[in-house]
Amino acid sequence: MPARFILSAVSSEQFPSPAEPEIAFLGRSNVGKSSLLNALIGGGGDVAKVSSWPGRTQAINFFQVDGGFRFVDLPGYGYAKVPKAITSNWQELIESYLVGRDALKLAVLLIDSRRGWMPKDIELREWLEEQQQPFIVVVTKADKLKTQKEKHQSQRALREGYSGEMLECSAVTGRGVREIWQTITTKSKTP
Ligand SMILES: Nc1nc2c(ncn2[C@@H]2O[C@H](COP(=O)(O)OP(=O)(O)OP(=O)(O)O)[C@@H](O)[C@H]2O)c(=O)[nH]1
Ligand SMILES: [Mg+2]
Repeated sequence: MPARFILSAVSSEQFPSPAEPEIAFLGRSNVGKSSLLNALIGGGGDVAKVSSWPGRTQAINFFQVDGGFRFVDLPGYGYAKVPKAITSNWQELIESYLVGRDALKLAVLLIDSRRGWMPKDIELREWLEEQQQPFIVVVTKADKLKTQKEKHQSQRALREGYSGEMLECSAVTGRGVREIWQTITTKSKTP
């Protein structure tokens, strides 16, 4: 699915005028949002910038995806080295998008398979539920779990945090990418 970068917004006035259903990628810094977005877009190139250090994506980036979608790459949360003032700006920015954006059809909440549910992830998930914002949960970096023991431990911890559906993926091996596309297509087309 080819895609092109639309724009990068640091305030809500800069959001592009809504034209197509939007899928937003949410999660901690470094969880793999931009990487998953690139994997879904495919084609081998990196349309979204992948961080070599956490906290890299500091604005909301909009992408036009063929097939009538827009992908929205949100800045990650939970990176302690970022000054408080910046964190609160991000929060405001993310909230202004999540609350006010009618075009937003589906939020994709990413959880790192090795970290499991962290307090901020749970907070965000509960908030999405409260807002009645449709979302799916995607567990990232599945390729990093090498042994059966690691896989089981990860699954058990994830289950303790959430009993709903969780899709596993790896941006490195491409695992799960097709299923995530199917889910996105189904869930974002329902009104
Ligand atoms: N092994 C492995 N590494 C991954 C995977 N996905 C992402 N990474 C690595 O994790 C780091 C962070 O990935 P990003 O996609 O930039 O993460 P992000 O959530 O967009 O981070 P921020 O923009 O800082 O919020 C990069 O070094 C990626 O190469 C994966 O599925 N497997
Ligand atoms: Mg990013």
